[in-house]
Amino acid sequence: MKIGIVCYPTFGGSGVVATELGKALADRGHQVHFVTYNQPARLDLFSENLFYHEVSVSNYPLFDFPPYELALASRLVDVVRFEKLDILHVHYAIPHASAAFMAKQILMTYGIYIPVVTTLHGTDITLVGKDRTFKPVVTFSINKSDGVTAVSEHLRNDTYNFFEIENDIRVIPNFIDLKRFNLKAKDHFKKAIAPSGEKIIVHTSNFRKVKRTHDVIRIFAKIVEKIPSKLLMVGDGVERSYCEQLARDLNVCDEVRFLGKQDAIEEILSVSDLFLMPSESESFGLAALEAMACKVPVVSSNAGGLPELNVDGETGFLKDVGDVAGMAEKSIYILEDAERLQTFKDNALARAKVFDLANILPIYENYYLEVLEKV
Ligand code: GMT
Repeated sequence: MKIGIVCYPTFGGSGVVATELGKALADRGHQVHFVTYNQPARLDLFSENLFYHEVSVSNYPLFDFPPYELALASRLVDVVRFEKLDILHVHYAIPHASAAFMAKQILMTYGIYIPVVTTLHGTDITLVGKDRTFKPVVTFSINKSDGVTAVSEHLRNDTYNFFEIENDIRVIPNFIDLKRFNLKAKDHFKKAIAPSGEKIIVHTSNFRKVKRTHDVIRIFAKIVEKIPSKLLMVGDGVERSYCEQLARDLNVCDEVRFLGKQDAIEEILSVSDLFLMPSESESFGLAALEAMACKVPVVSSNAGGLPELNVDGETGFLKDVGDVAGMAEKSIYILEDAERLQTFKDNALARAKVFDLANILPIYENYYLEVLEKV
């Protein structure tokens, strides 16, 4: 197939899933065309089947808000026509699904019908979608897509609850490439961070409010009272400076390292003993899956789709959003006993294998074929 992929080219979960999916499809012999405003962060390799088409928006003084959606729609028309694409797969509803709809209408004037698959990732529904400003457009563009997928049952249900959806929504969970995400021998790195054999706790995110990164610091401050440990905070975003201040206020700043954005996440996860994800809302929790693939148990909130990934009492624990004491208690329970920690680590990897790319990729391929057959 010739597949067009539209996504945010950033480190965010939806962009990562879209890029990894495109790379895997290209590996399977499909021709994959990314249409975005920047080279996707993880599109870092050469393949004869991978193409990147930049969307550039002219910034005339007249435009207070450069019309990205129109530029994207025009670029999609161009790429579909000249590369003869079979299908468009857009990740994140706003504004990708509506831009794809516009492109589809324009392409019909050239006698071309391009089927559009929209994948919902979470914040497009739970945060942005609920903002009434966008509701009519999101509802319309989901209903006008030829196929719609959501990354968890929970997100599927939320979408049906918040919007008047007539289309079927297929749940296709996120996936992990176990060839990249696996336990790497990084003992020298571990020794440098935890020279006295302290336990290493990790959090990775974009430090947005929804991630409750301040809870990570508070949970850690309680853990470190009982268990000698270090905290690695990976990523960057609006909450970072507040977290740095909080680490100082709670007197744990010597034990906390803020590493900023990192490419080789799997190397950091490989030296870690526990992953913390206290999010307010999380449609799936890709970062937790990446940790589990590297044998790291997860203590998380029970928000959104997290219970579909993290199995309470087996791969980690789930607690109510904001239950800092509960999350700290469960973290200590996992870390205090070496044999117990090993069992949780083994269980985390076993669970991650369910989401192996090799299992999920054929589901997407079959879904494309199903959509193509319908039109
Ligand atoms: O979590 C974020 O802030 C990034 C966001 C995105 O839209 O890129 O992630 C969402 O999509 C990921 C991939 O499907 C999911 O794993 C995340 O759980 C989801 N984030 C939220 O629902 C808050």
